[in-house]
Amino acid sequence: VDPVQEWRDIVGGANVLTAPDDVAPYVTDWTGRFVGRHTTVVRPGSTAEVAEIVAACRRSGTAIVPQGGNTGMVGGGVPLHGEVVVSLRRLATVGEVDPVGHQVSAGAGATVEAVQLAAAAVGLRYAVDFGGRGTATVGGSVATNAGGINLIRYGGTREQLVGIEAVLGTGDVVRRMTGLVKDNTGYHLPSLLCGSEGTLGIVTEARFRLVPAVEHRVLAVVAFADVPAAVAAASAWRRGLRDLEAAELVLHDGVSLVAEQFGLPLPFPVAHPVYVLVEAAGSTDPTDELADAVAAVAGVRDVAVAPDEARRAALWRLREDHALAINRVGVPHKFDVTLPQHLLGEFVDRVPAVVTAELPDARTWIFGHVGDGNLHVNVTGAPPDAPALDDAVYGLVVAMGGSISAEHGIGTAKSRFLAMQRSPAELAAMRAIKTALDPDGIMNPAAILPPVRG
Ligand code: FAD
Ligand code: 2HG
Ligand code: ZN
Repeated sequence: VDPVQEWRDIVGGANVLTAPDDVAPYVTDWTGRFVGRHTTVVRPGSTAEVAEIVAACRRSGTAIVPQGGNTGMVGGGVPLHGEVVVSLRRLATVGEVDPVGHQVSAGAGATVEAVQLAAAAVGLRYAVDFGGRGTATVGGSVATNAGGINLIRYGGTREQLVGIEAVLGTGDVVRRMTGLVKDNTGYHLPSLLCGSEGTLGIVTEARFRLVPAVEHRVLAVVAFADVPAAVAAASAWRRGLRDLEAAELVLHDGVSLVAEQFGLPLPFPVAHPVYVLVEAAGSTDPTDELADAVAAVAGVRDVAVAPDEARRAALWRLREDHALAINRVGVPHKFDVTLPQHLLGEFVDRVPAVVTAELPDARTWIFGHVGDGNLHVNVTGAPPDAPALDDAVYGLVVAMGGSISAEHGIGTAKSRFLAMQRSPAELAAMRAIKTALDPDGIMNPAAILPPVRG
């Protein structure tokens, strides 16, 4: 049987895309760095259809790349080797919010923003938030265990996940959507599938806990002379600022790039080297609490407080639109890394020289979730494949005791480096899990685990 015809029989001809123009948006990633091969895109409309597609792919030995919003940053969601793309976007239903249990279920193709809006409509909140919210999906954010700007307070996607439905690489459907918060009944499949980047199965639905919405929110941009002062301040706020929601670091060159690209005002009349966006939110106005916390730290050069919602949104754009602004400079080479808190300053000092030692004309942009020790190093002016650059930057990260992936995952971009980070015993355990849940190796085979040699 022709596999494409089989897929058409399952999802209907209109949901199997083969024309180059129709397929193109599914083939190249958000940054333009990862360009896959022309392929077929299958758009199932139900869990049963997903299961039939996986079963058909098992029979024909066809590799699958699951895809949601295609906002991932590590080349894990595009068909680099001509895999069939299974797009989950049609599974976009957001269920009714449970107002007693404070939970909601959503289909894999619903956007993160749709979940946030459903929660907000009943006075609750979905705690995961990041710049890609309007396009990134429930399935993709679960598959990558997306972090974002409020992880410091509420944890990442895994911490919100209280249930999952997925089609494993075997074709079997696992469903545990009761939303029981305490449920120690053996292996916790939601946690395992979260962060598995489509290598074990396809997430079709997820159930999330919701947190209380906060009525009062205040943002300050605090200027510092250097990164160590900013790190020390963020550390003090983590300890002492009860309503801390976010602590995000940006540098002056990045802020002025975003301001210039999008016509936004700069936070201060004069430039400072480093800024931290610190936001507090609570059921009572946290302005005084935030002002006291800012006054209590050393090295503050200036402070701008958003007086209203419009200014707050404009200040946030200076941070959130970094990725968009950098894309306009050129195709970025992204490093999403974590360092021990006390080494963040040294890392920011050292990394630009490590980059230019490999590529003298390249430019380095650094920003990130400083409260979590997570920095985003973006390099423009590098070719899409720059193995010596990767070696140099990841070498520095590992030498300094950091992690080569904080929140974006391993994808295909970092699989070569996984063994620098995880022990042979850990890799063997991961492989055993992969083989058990995806015996034919059809689920996103190029992502996460490096190919076995020999
Ligand atoms: P895709 O890009 O489509 O896929 C990502 C991975 O998940 C791929 O490996 C894919 O195969 C797999 N996958 C997708 N759907 C499924 C499914 N249903 N079942 C199984 N596997 C699946 N990330 C953060 O962690 N923190 C941030 O602050 C953050 N900010 C961002 C800001 C912007 C502007 C953008 C564009 C992205 C940002 N991201 C951030 C990246 C983040 O990883 C993704 O936005 C999101 O988690 C991926 O969702 P997606 O639906 O686009 O997934
Ligand atoms: C962010 O925090 C995202 O803005 C994107 O995780 C990071 O573009 C990046 O490197
Ligand atoms: Zn981030």
